Amino acid sequence: MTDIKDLPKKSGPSGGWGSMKGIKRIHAESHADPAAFDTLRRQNKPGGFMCSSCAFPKPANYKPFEFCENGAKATLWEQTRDRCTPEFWEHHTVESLKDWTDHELESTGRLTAPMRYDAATDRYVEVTWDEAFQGIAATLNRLPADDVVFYSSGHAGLEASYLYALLARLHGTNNLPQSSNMCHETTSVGLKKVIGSPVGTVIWDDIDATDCYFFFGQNPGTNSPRFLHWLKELKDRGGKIVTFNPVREQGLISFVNPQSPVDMATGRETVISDQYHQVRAGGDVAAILGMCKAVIEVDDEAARTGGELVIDHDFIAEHTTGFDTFIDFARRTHWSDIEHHSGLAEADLRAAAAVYMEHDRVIGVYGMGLTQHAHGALNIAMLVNFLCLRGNIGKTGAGVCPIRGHSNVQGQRTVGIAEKAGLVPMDKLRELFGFEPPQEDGTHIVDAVEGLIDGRIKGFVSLGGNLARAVPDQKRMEAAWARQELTVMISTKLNRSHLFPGRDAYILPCLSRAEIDEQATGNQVITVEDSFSHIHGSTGKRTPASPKLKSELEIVARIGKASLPPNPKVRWDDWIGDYGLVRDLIEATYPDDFRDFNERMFEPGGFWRGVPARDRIWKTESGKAEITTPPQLTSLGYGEKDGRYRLITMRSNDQFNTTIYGYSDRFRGIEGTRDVLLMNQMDMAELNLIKGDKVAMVSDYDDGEDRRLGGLSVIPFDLPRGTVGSYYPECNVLIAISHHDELSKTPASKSVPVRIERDGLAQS
Ligand SMILES: Nc1nc2c(c(=O)[nH]1)N[C@H]1C(S)=C(S)[C@@H](COP(=O)(O)OP(=O)(O)OC[C@H]3O[C@@H](n4cnc5c(=O)[nH]c(N)nc54)[C@H](O)[C@@H]3O)O[C@H]1N2
Ligand SMILES: Nc1nc2c(c(=O)[nH]1)N[C@H]1C(S)=C(S)[C@@H](COP(=O)(O)OP(=O)(O)OC[C@H]3O[C@@H](n4cnc5c(=O)[nH]c(N)nc54)[C@H](O)[C@@H]3O)O[C@H]1N2
Ligand SMILES: [Mo]
Repeated sequence: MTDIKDLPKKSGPSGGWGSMKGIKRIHAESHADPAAFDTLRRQNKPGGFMCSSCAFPKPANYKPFEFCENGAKATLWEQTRDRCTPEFWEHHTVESLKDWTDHELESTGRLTAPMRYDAATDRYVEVTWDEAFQGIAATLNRLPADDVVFYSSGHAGLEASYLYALLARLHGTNNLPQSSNMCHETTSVGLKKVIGSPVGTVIWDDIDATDCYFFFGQNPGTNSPRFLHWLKELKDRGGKIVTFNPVREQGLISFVNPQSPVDMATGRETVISDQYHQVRAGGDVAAILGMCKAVIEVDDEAARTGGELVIDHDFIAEHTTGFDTFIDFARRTHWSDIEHHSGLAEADLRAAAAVYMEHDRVIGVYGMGLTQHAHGALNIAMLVNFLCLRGNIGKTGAGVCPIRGHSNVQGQRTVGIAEKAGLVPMDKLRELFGFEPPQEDGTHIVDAVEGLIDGRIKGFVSLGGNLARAVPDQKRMEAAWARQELTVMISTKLNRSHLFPGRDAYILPCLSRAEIDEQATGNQVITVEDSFSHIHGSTGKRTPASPKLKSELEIVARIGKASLPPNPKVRWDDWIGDYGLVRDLIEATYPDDFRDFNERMFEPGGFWRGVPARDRIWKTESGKAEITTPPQLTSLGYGEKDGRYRLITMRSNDQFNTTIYGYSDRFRGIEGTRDVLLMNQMDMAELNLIKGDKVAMVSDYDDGEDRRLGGLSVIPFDLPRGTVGSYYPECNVLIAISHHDELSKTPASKSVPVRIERDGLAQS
């Protein structure tokens, strides 16, 4: 049992022996067989399989072990020898499993057979695949098309995803929300608005050529550890890294390269961030504005004295709009306001701006720390302003670099998983498949949850994911989820969303990416797109966890075949037999992105589908990159108030989203528990709290709903005052579904307004 009094423990550098131990521990705890290590050796290499964990790009010049601690954990976790078989349900009712933790649910092992919920006994019971598909078809066809949602989490490959989107549209709906609606939707909408690209502009050439990174709210040590090798390479060649993050994340502080025997033996650490600015949660708008103001002041001074200008005025004139209004605003904004809203000192922001001005090739990296706010799109627009000042978009070594989440989250959007009808070439679909595609926009995840809560949505098909656990307003969501007519979960492992079955409910177990996918024409290849818009083929070589598993593509196609009238142009069986035919369809639908798809899919490093903004072609309304004058100095959707804290919902190093591998967040020194509230020591003193006190967080979002999470132990932590931290998904009970980014509806999971009370006793 962990003694809270010992937390946080001292944490070591990222990488190093700690990461090796982490991999070894998961290997033991997941009961993966020794051959699973062979699988790891083939991970992320041409001819091998592409890690099913994160979307960090896979290089052409790969390293002996092209995986990281968390990629290894994800693979080993999938390759467990434990099985959640039909017999499991002889010992457990669904109700009894609701007390299990997420970790316990997934630890039951890989799902092995298709199951259907039996309300009489409150258990799932095995059915044949035919029974499952017929049952799903019957219920699906009873429901109006727009009452059903086809959700996907970003795991499934491009082929299955393309068919999944087609399946929904053949049923007559664009209800195709995706996990990115909770994640980088802010990028898809916000970045698109300002530079005309829904994805980042950076590719490997830029990573190799850059001399400086600015990191905003992205945590590579935990969430994209392979990135650390390139950060180290930058440091080795004398480049600089500046970080903005309320939390001092170990991966952005120091790194020991586990691929280097010398570094491992000597423990030689590379310092990652040259400057680390602990901005307040939601304070990036002010922080970036402060840096821009400092740059503008230097430029103004140079203009006055005949010195060297630091702003790239040629770029600004040729490629941007809105510059004059913005610099005028920056000049007029007082440093005191910038300091207040960012929580950072003028001198520190000037120092950061100085690094920016000293380098010619700067990349702006960002993650959930910018996207998950009520004005997340404004954060992104501010970062684009900052980069534009010195022409840092569309030149080698520079650019904007959102780091995506799931391994194929970006690619699924590319091949048509989109609720916005305008993003999909419907005319092509009409021509290829001889049907009238729906033209109305479908539901975003926020609309879907609201629809579930008010009863409009009556059926959910989930291609991966654990939506009931991943979304805000989780308590209301669970109740609503179970009121549905139909729930179909295509999954690898048991999770909480399975415990709220609809009236007709199925769990359909699928192959994992490392497994052999044998079809009529042999073992099938699938493809994924990484964060740098490169497409890679992936081949599984392991024996499937159960002979009854089916591939995601086959499951999708068989649902289609069972539920839709025959159509000579819709050849489900042929597509199941040869995924290459589906790639041909993808190429026919998106010829510019997927030219010679089948021939190019194994190009080392993947083939690049191109991003116009990288060539300074701006597909925005104005035809230019748009410089935005911020209407406010924070990304918050609420004001400041006594007793109101901003909660950051965090990921530990021992989880992948709702999959909890264990209870060791070693980079933050939090071991043995996730029920913690991390808090600034002075904030604790103000509330008369000492380490280990039990508290509850109560939502301070003014919509009349009661939201509360108790049983948390307070731990003093190095955080800015007023910013507190606690783990996702546990905190999802505290987030209102209506509290989201204005433009893209991405839930504001990084600035949740909360009050803190002693558990059971309101704080005065
Ligand atoms: N091991 C592991 N890897 C993962 C995942 C996982 O759960 N586990 N999830 C995958 C997915 S789906 C995604 S989307 C990515 C997520 O990867 P990231 O984008 O790194 O997401 P988070 O860890 O949620 O938050 C990132 C950082 O934002 C900081 N932050 C919070 N609020 C603010 C703010 O207001 N301003 C600034 N500047 N920073 C802030 C937090 O302290 C944190 O360090 O990772 C992917 N990879
Ligand atoms: N408070 C708060 N909430 C958040 C976030 C946050 O930072 N804070 N982050 C948000 C983000 S960035 C995201 S992306 C979402 C994630 O939301 P989801 O994508 O819905 O959730 P995951 O936890 O990734 O899904 C895990 C489940 O996927 C299934 N699975 C795993 N691998 C496969 C596979 O290969 N195929 C199939 N078919 N199934 C598979 C397993 O059954 C597993 O239980 O959560 C969001 N929610
Ligand atoms: Mo994500």
